[in-house]
Amino acid sequence: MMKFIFLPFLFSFFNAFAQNEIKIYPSNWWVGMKNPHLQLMIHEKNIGTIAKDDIFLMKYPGVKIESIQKVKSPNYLFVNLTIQPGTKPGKLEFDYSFHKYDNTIKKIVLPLLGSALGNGKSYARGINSSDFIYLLMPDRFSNGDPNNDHYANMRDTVADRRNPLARHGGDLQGVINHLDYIQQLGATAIWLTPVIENDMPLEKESAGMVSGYHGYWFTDHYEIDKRMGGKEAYFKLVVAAHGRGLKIIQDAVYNHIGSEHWIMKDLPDSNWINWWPAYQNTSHREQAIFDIHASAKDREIMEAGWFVPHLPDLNLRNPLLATYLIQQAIWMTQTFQLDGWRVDTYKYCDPIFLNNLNAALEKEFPNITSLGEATVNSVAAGAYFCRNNLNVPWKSNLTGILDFPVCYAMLEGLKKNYGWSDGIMRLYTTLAEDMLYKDPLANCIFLDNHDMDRFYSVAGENFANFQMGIGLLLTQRGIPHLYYGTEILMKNFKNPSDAMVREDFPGGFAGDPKNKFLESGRTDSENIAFNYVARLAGVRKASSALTTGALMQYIPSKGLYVYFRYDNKQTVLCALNSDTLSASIHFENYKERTQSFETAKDVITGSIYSLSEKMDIPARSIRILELKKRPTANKVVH
Ligand SMILES: [Ca+2]
Ligand SMILES: [Ca+2]
Repeated sequence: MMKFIFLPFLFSFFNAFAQNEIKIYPSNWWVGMKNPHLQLMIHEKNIGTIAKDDIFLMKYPGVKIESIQKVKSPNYLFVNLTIQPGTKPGKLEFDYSFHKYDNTIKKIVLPLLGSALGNGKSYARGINSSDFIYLLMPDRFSNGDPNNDHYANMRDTVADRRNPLARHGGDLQGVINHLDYIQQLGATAIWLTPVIENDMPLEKESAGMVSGYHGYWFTDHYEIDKRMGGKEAYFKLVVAAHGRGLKIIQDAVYNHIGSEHWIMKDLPDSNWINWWPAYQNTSHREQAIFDIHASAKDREIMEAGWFVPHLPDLNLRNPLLATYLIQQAIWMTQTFQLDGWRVDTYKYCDPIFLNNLNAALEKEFPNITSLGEATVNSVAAGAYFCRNNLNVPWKSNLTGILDFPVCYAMLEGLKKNYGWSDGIMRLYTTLAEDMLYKDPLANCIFLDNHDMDRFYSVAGENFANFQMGIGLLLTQRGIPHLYYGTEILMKNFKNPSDAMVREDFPGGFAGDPKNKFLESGRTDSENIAFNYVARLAGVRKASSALTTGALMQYIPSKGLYVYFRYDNKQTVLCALNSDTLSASIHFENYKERTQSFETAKDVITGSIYSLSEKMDIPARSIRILELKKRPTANKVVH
């Protein structure tokens, strides 16, 4: 079944490529970067065989070649440059010749662009707890350009909506076409599953022959997949989103690449990949990374084992590879004016590489943030992978994680009956461990994603459960993200495969019988769901307490969980009754947060209640109340 061997490649002068094509990575750079160093990776047949003096930079004030590095493959040259502060934009020209073969002078040109304005203001703003992220998978969201659905010169030539495992033709123009919808829902940021080129054939997975429609099988880090619309469509999307105040989050994968990545055809050195004598899967056991009792063997398998046979695991300890990837992240951020990153398979990557990546991004873009996908079950494990208060030898500098422990706890709170450590108590106890995070508000919370059963199905297709879940999502601490379709009650379990939770958004594709992007295309219950999300997202957006305020939670009593979000401007009380019996709250029981207030306004219905009376919290419901002082007519303002 294996299509390639797991032994180091043998290099030869003849293994390379049909054409004598020159590739330079990065393909351009900028003046005025904080880091004056730039490492060019030049790929051309035999370029690595030239003598040091055979490559030189045409005189360019402020720019100097510090050194050149050769690797095992003769077809690469790494050129280390410094670009001094004050250097002017222009074109760097390198002349070189293969004196060994002939005396022809050849030329490489590297555009050096002026530094972009608006870093941290109009782009690279970072994602914070004031944001509400909409996660979508472009192939499954909307097909805005039927002309780019498939290409005869790519390895997977099919777009077929009848096949859940095939590409469906959705693209970035489809996202652009529905920015109105995303804004109506109240989202402030869009996280797209990866848009990088995935020129992979169909691969055999347990579900069958699967395409790279999800985007996680990179084949060229510097290309946007042309089935997404390529670089032009990506830039157009960013401009359109920014024009509306929406931020864009790019999804990165550093752990692995697709086996058809161009670099696999001619690796600079076999040590760019974590090879094993025989195929070795990762254990997925992140404990081996932080466990003080772990064996080196287990750690190596976790970190250097492969995800699946068609995704070679990158050796991120290789400094040339690390620089290549870090510069790519900076190049992407600057070129496409991204606002933040989501980093896939975070726990499987070399931790030193990750810290260097985060530090390099932050150096150039001080406001940028990244969310690491650390699929873990415990708060300690989650904290280990981001900025934390743990006394451990390796300290992560990641701004925040995708908070799986809180996700699992929210779902358990809705599904399971209250017990000493079960049901809603699990959410309380999970949040009680926030002391381990440097900044719990920087974590991203969610009810489902593209790798999980859809929330509405998990909620038993029960609208009360849906409301409680959305209520928690939009009032608890952190950065909420919603998975596309949750707002219109899209459902399914990952059975028989995860393609079931990645179905096409109804109305996003030509010929769809219903257009659920429009109120008129949605059923009554779908409109109620959509409007509930939109209403609460609107309340949240305008609320300092719900976005950036502190959290105070009271120990749940039976199934009743009461918590406050508050700051010196606003106090919001949330009461979630997960029990099957009605409960009531007496506001004086929460005096330390309620004593300076007289009334409570239900943020959904607008009804006003007096704090001097008890309030019923019906079974299986959440109430979100903004506390108000009585109008003070005689108060003298100085
Ligand atoms: Ca298309
Ligand atoms: Ca790995």
